[in-house]
Amino acid sequence: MSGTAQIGVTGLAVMGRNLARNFARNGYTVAVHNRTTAKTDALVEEFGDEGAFVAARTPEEFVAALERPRRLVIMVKAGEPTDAVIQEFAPLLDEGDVIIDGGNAHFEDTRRREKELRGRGIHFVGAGISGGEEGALNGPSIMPGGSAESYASLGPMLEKIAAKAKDGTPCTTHIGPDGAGHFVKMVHNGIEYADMQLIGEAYQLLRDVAGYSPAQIADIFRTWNTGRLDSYLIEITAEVLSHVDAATGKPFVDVVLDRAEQKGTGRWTVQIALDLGVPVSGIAEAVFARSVSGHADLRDASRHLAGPTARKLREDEAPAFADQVEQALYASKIVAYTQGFHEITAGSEQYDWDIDLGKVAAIWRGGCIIRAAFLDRITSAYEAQPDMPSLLSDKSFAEEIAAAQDDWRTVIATAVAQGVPTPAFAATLAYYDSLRAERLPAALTQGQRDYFGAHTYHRTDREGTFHTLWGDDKSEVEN
Ligand code: NBP
Repeated sequence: MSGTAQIGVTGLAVMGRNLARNFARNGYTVAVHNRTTAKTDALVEEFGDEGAFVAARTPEEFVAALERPRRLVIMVKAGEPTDAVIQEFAPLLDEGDVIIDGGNAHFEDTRRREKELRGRGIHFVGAGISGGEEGALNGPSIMPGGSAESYASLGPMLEKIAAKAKDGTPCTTHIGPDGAGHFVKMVHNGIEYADMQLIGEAYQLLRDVAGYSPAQIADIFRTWNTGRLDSYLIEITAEVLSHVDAATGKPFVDVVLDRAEQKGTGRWTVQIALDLGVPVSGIAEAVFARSVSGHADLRDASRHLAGPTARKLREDEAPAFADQVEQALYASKIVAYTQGFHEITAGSEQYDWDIDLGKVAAIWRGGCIIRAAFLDRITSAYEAQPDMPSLLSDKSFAEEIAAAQDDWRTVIATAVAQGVPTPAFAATLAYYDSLRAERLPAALTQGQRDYFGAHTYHRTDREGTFHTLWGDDKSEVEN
């Protein structure tokens, strides 16, 4: 017998509960289920008037409540809980049913689960969902992977509940087969790390070098948010910086411990980039910066390590420096996104996903944490040249960086002189300069490798593989 619910959500913590409400508010009948039934009851009691919910107390009741083919969203803790829930529900499903994992799964887990369930005739959609609690309720950015067939059945529903970009386009699209959606969500989070770190470095420079207070910096960020840096993260940064702690009357940022947490996805972005051979130095520095912040033992060195004695800026020099920091932030941001998109390109090639980068940029324009006006530009750039090797190949971005680069360099040089750590600013500039360089010291590296390990090298002037007999007369042999 078939039920009446068009979709079901199991796992009703903050994300699942809000996602279920979002489906219901959009007119869908939603079956809801949670391991601990109290959460199911609470949802229906508190929000039952928002739409049509069918509360299920057991997996059997839940499955029976769904119309066929069944669409069942899992919103539980990533990792083993997701496997446990799949194993619990899969035997109750039929061929053609669709399981959607909306958690933050590792894309390799998604590939494994998709393959296993495909063998049982069940579609498995690994859907990255960004936007946090608020996005889940009012419209997240959704990055679904899986079969085209499953997207045909699920896509219209996702498009309805997803955020809408300013031009009205839903912030979801079929990303590609199996793990493609979770891979793109992973890189989204890696870029988010870089974005946040760059904003943090800009804040620290405005505070320590320009001498502005958190409230003044909040105003600077508000101004930036009316220009090309217009984004959710800049907007909330201004809010956080202007917040005053009620208990002490001090700026909130001054009473919060400066140790940042990290979940898996930022770290995964870097680990996978290493596996794929993609330089994501800006993202990596952002992950490392959080890691450094958490090492209270190492940071004890602040008591005895000497700093520079460079002159601080005068008050009348601060506004011009703030303008330069805006240029640096924008240039570094372009590079961080360039690196993230490169990783998606590499993943797409490695796993044969055929990901449309323009569409990825388009669905990040609303709902997600990195939503920004700037993503419109990336969308247009990839639409115009889908096979661009790098975002920096786009003429308009290259021109903007060219215009920003003197200030970018000045800001980083000032940070170095003043002893303010700016790892992500510096790494992104170094990446830019590496791409620009006519010759890199990699030729010397090749010589060293050939010297100590006979690793051979290629020449600039002839085809072939060569080795120098370093110990003897240093004659060259062709291998
Ligand atoms: P949590 O990640 O805190 O997970 C709690 C849910 O998992 C509860 O419903 C819990 O059931 C259920 N669960 C666990 Br734990 N083990 C289970 C098991 N063995 N069998 C059945 N259910 C089990 O919830 P969340 O913060 O809402 O996040 C859900 C997913 O969405 C996660 O994968 C998360 O990474 C992802 N995500 C979260 C955010 C965010 O901003 N929070 C954003 C984007 C994505 P119980 O009530 O019975 O304990």
